[in-house]
Amino acid sequence: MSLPELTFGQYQLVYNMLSLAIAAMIASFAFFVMARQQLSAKYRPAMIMSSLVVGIAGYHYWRIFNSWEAAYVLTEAGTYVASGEPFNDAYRYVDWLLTVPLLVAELVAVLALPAGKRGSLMARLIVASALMVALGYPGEIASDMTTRVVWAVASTVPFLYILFVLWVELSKAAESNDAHTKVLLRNTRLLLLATWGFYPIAYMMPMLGIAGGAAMVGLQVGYSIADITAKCGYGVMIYHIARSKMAAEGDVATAPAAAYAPAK
Ligand SMILES: *C/C=C(C)/C=C/C=C(C)/C=C/C1=C(C)CCCC1(C)C
Repeated sequence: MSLPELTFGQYQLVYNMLSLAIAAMIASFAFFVMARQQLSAKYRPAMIMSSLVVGIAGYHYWRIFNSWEAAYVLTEAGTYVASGEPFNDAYRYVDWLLTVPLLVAELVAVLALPAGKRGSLMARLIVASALMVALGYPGEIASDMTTRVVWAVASTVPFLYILFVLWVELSKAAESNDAHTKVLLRNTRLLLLATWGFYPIAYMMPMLGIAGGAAMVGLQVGYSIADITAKCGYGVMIYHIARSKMAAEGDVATAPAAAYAPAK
């Protein structure tokens, strides 16, 4: 795919968004690593997965950022044109292939379902996530619209399946929890719909008649915002769900100082 010429502002917008995403991932990584200490053993795996997600994404954003810098050169007229080096967007899909299954596993982990149920639920969701990402990629790199649409439709099947299953599980979990946790679980349901729903919309931008530089910038900015919300924001939600469940379970190891108390 050839890179469209960009105005100074367009190039800088993507540059700054990628930089913001790196900062958000690093900060979230630090937060999740420290927050893990404040959770009881059964909720820790969820926080470990959150740390892995933002660690992996932070690394990929750094690679995308470098690739973006190398792919463009500033002209004397003040616009940016392709340098001849490719812009490697495959990093995103490699990232999703690893982080999306972890994100669904993270949610299943915090629900702390009975072991038998958890295993099969995780397996189904992980397979569906990998399928969704793998089927989306051929369309992402295609320049003709028909190919883009065909793969998008294929990818949407596992996408809807994941959303449906998570929606049902979160609703069930909401019913069996205390009032405070119930609100958090319901909000997580909405956060999932809103953030995950953003990816196919960003992907469709080139099909909606938005062309050239604008489509490219829209896609990069859209994916970056969606990633920050779906990985960092979502991880913080998971942390609050765990804390709320601990409080309801009468777990008193909730004060930060407890993390430094001698192990029992
Ligand atoms: C951290 C990254 C996340 C949560 C990525 C999520 C990605 C999606 C929900 C992507 C979905 C897509 C479709 C449903 C159809 C078009 C192709 C995709 C891959 C953009």
